[in-house]
Amino acid sequence: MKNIESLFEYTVGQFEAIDHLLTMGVGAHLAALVFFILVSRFVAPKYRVATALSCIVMVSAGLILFSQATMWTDAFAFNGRVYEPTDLTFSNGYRYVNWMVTIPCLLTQLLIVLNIRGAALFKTAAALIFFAWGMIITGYVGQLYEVESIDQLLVWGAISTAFFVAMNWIVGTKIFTSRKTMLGGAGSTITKVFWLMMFAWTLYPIAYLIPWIANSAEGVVWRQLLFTIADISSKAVYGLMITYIAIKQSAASGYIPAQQMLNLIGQDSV
Ligand code: RET
Repeated sequence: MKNIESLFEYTVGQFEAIDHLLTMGVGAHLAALVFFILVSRFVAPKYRVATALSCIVMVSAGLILFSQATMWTDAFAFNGRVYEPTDLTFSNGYRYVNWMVTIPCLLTQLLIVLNIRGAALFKTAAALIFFAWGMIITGYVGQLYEVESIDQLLVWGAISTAFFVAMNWIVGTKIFTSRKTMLGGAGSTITKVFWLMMFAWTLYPIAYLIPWIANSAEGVVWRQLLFTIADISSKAVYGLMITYIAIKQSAASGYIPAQQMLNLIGQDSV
């Protein structure tokens, strides 16, 4: 089952744009990984798992993007005029499988900075992961049909969206009810995290619908651009905000290294 990427020829500019986007994605996640490792000592032990989860996400995303970039260059060959498909087909399907790992990590780190602990943490994480996996598996099946049947793509996409809405409903209620328990003025930052998530996560279903919206080489460039923006914002930028919230709350609960860090960047703890 092919993705539409393997149906077209690409101009040098289109081919290179995609290669550069994927490679930039690798670089962004590796750089963010180093940052998370370095700043984790400013995060109090009770929040440090949130930053550790960002490290896992960075490694996982960095590797998948590296393999996407390699697959892209292997799947097309220059014929002196344009890049045309080779026997090796390019697939976005690997991304979906990777989300089975990264999305549970992203959701769990959110619950940790929301101060949800113990049985509630386990229960909420389990519900979120259930909906996330439902969303990913049905979306994975749908994208297998994108070349042969737009109807199938849309039907599976609709089922997947139902899981997505249920998951977002839990995320939204948890953020807006737990916000009050947050220390050090982190409540306003978590609201920004919510809107970042709504923006970044919605880019993925748009990328999924590209075969329906723009079934062409240009559409493919748009799709990879959407994926790159979504990846960097939903994982690296999101992780930075989560770690910032973790440091703020660490400082407010008396963790000295966190207070020193905030003083250094001129954000004294309250
Ligand atoms: C699919 C299928 C079509 C319908 C919907 C989808 C949602 C995908 C999302 C993916 C998020 C991925 C993240 C990855 C981080 O590593 C599966 C494309 C709604 C929301 C955050």
